[in-house]
Amino acid sequence: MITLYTHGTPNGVKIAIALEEMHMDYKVKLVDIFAGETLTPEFKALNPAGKIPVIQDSETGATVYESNAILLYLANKSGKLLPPEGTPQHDLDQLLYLQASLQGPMFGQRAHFAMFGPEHVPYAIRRYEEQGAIIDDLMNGLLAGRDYLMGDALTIADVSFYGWYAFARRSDYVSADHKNLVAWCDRMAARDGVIKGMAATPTNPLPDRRAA
Ligand SMILES: N[C@@H](CCC(=O)N[C@@H](CS)C(=O)NCC(=O)O)C(=O)O
Repeated sequence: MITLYTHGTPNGVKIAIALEEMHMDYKVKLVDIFAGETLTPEFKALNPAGKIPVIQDSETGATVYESNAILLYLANKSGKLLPPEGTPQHDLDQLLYLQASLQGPMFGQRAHFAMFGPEHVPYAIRRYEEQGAIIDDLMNGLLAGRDYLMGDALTIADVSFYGWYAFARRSDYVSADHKNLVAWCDRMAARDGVIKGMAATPTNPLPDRRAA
């Protein structure tokens, strides 16, 4: 049994979606990041960085943090949501690194400055909205002529990028001009595992976006 410590946030929803898509048994322990519950000594014993998501696997005794490390752990354990046999490992790794080092931080700062920051800083809002648009262009290109990032079937790369896109769409960030990206978002949102995973990790209403 997998215990998932999470909250209804972009990184938090990824793991519930993956567990649903992999048909794995799990239970959710909600950790309220806005109430500082990630910063307690008990939580930092699970993840010294004080961030959700984290999983514990009662079968192996493993505790794993960092959402993409968790996705890889679950995919390797279940044999599901991996690219087709024969795909070089680096094809998957590069997408997971791109998500963790580019999309996550840029979308995260965009949301922070445009919705959550205590000060209105137009330059920061503009900067991260521009960065977000560059990533949308990149995704639109990667998805040309394919249903999912690695071909015809869903992989953990899609799940990883979709966590942030689920929220970006709610804030109206994804332009209709990015047709491949919009179609992929719709395809993802309609999946049973995505619907169930999102429902397992309820989200707070998002504040309105500030003008750049
Ligand atoms: N690189 C990490 C990022 C995790 C992360 O930033 N989690 C956020 C929620 S999406 C969090 O726990 N924030 C609470 C805090 O910073 O106190 C991952 O992919 O798991």
